[in-house]
Amino acid sequence: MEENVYSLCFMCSVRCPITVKVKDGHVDFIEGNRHVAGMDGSLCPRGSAGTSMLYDDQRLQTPLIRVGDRGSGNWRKASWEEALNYVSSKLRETIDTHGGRSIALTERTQLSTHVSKTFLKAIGSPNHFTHDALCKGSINTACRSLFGCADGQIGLNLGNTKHIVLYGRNIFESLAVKDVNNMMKALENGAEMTYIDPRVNVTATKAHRYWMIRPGTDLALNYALIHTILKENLYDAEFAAKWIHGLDELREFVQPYTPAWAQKETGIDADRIKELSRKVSRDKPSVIFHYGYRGASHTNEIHMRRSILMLNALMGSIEVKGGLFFKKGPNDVDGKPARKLTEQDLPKVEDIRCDKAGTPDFPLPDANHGVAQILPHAILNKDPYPVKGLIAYRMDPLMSIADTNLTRKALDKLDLLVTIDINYSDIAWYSDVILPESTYLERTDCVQQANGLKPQIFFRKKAVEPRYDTMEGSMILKKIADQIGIGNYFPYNSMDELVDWQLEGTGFTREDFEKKGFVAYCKDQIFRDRDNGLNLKTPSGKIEFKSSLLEDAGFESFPEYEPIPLPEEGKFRLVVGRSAIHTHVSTQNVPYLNEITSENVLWINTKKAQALGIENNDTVEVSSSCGSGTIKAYVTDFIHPEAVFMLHGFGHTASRAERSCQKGLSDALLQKNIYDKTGGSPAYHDTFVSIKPVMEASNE
Ligand SMILES: Nc1nc2c(c(=O)[nH]1)N[C@H]1C(S)=C(S)[C@@H](COP(=O)(O)OP(=O)(O)OC[C@H]3O[C@@H](n4cnc5c(=O)[nH]c(N)nc54)[C@H](O)[C@@H]3O)O[C@H]1N2
Ligand SMILES: Nc1nc2c(c(=O)[nH]1)N[C@H]1C(S)=C(S)[C@@H](COP(=O)(O)OP(=O)(O)OC[C@H]3O[C@@H](n4cnc5c(=O)[nH]c(N)nc54)[C@H](O)[C@@H]3O)O[C@H]1N2
Ligand code: SF4
Ligand SMILES: [Mo]
Repeated sequence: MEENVYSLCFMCSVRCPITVKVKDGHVDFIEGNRHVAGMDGSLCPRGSAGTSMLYDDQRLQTPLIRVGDRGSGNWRKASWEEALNYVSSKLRETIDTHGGRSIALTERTQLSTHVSKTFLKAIGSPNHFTHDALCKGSINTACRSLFGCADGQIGLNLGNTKHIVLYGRNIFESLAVKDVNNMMKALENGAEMTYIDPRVNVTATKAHRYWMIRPGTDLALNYALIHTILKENLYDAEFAAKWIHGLDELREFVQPYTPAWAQKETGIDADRIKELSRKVSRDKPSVIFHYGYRGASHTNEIHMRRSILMLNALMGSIEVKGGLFFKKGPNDVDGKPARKLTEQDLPKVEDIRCDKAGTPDFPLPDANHGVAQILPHAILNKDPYPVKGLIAYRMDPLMSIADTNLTRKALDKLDLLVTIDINYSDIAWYSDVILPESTYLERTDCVQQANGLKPQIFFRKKAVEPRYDTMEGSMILKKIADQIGIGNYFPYNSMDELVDWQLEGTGFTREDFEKKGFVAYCKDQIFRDRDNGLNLKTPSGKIEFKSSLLEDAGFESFPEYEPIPLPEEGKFRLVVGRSAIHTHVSTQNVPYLNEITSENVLWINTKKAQALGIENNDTVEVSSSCGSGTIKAYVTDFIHPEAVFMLHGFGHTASRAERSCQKGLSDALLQKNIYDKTGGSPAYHDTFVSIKPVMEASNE
């Protein structure tokens, strides 16, 4: 029997709509859902490799309980009943001794996030952590400071843009399929692309203008762009008069930041900075200064991201075709959104978060997401109270939080470490119990309320039966909830029941998704009225360059620029990123993807390599104040001499993931766990490393 199942990819968190071709219970092929605008049947390499992941035997197959020391890799198979009993009784014991607040859960935001948030609230813990701060915490804060809403509520109309400026936003490799297709469409229609990065990557090669910026100095460049735009009246004066609060203060502030000044800091020619200001301005308002992501990289991230958003506002590119827009939800069309378990009448959690997000000590980062990089510090210092149990659910603190040695030390203090994963991830390998989730092709999931220019709902529908003894994450949590006495907040016995509960009141049913895989609340795109109805939720009702969010919390809206230090002699700034072939730390063991890229390499500038006696493909040792390891060198002119670069996500340690174990080097092992104390992002790129060739052992 042949069948097309509409579902959602989960080889990464973008969740592209897919059509899964199933023949006799076997997934034959996966392609982009052709009913969805912007997909055109296409998928990225990882999405296409979904079958390779599904039919790989080196993934989790049953619940496992650790029998040796943590990390020893000694496991015994357990039945679900036994594993869930074990976890539930340990959880109960920990909660009874240390309170609900002693349990934390880390999670890459996903469709079932409302389930795990409900779980934590029901046990009285404020410590739900998403990936958000690790990825782009300061972008979230910057958006709230200017627009009064998080970045998640803002979108980019890439397909209609006339000029896009990207700051290390490697849009063609660190990708989302629709964005790539829309960007290609814009380029075919004559859009211009400016790409700024200390490293030449695929996106750089497609750009009309590429600048190899000195790493860490984008803020200086932006101040000079703003300086020129204001000085030469290149901005949208009408939009600014209506919607910008604090333009005069900004004008005053950027006085000293001339293009000539920025040239010294960034290495970018002053005349070219002026030329870009003029050029972009000619295309306004259909221009985009991309504010994401590569966030998460410096301690001044908040101001860098604010400066990008200010450039958009100066171009008037807000709520217009080819610019930024505020996402529209069902409420904009008198519809009802899908329900979430968190909307129930849950116990009020009184304790502060263990990362102190949302308290006067750490006021600005989004407490809905938390700041996961603080978790190891909180555990180790027992500050503000002891955290004793951790559930790692589709997030790997060992590889995704900088300074693995520090994180491991913190994990050692826990009484309970449980992982819900599909892979032998590093965190699973270090856990007490591993609860295997069914993969996205083997499970029905919670529905996706997708807001945008048109509100829609998407649905991940199980394509095939689970190959192994696995379960859906939302069912795992429900079963634990039942055992620890909070089951009343989980009113379902199967995923179908949960989805039906979510859809109640929306006017849609599960059957409505059979036709195209999604449902839409309306036909046409909605733009707000730029003259009168931007509906900004800031105290002034305007875009706050002068930010009440920052200033009320004791921070300056326009702090003086602090020059970026040069690396000491013989050291390099370590910068990292992704490629089109892998997702963060998840896919390195997937057979097809592993075949293409099985390890990462260290990009180093040719002249610097020569001075150190390093040749292409030599093995080198990389060391920072946190750790060290070896990796192959990739000697190239295409990287700024102050930086070295490696892909994130390699250097795994779980030996049952045979293809990826000990292949390449993990960036998290080297990076310091430091962060932007205002915005919340980690400063991944503020670690300096030294590099030396590894002498091959001689046989003589
Ligand atoms: N294939 C694939 N696609 C993905 C993901 C994935 O894992 N794999 N992950 C998704 C996620 S969660 C995210 S957050 C996005 C990330 O999307 P991007 O932000 O585009 O991602 P990175 O690959 O981290 O790109 C970092 C780039 O910043 C450059 N860079 C380093 N320092 C500086 C600097 O000081 N200034 C400038 N201008 N550039 C600098 C690096 O050289 C690198 O090219 O990708 C998403 N898409
Ligand atoms: N050192 C360093 N740290 C980083 C970054 C970096 O560049 N360098 N990038 C940051 C960014 S941008 C982000 S977004 C975060 C991402 O951080 P993470 O969320 O930790 O990374 P992922 O690789 O997306 O997924 C983590 C885990 O989810 C598991 N997984 C995959 N699919 C499923 C599933 O269907 N169910 C379950 N239960 N588990 C599944 C994977 O096996 C993996 O163990 O990392 C951040 N941390
Ligand atoms: S970008 Fe690729 S891996 Fe991510 S959801 Fe889309 S197809 Fe899947
Ligand atoms: Mo991310």
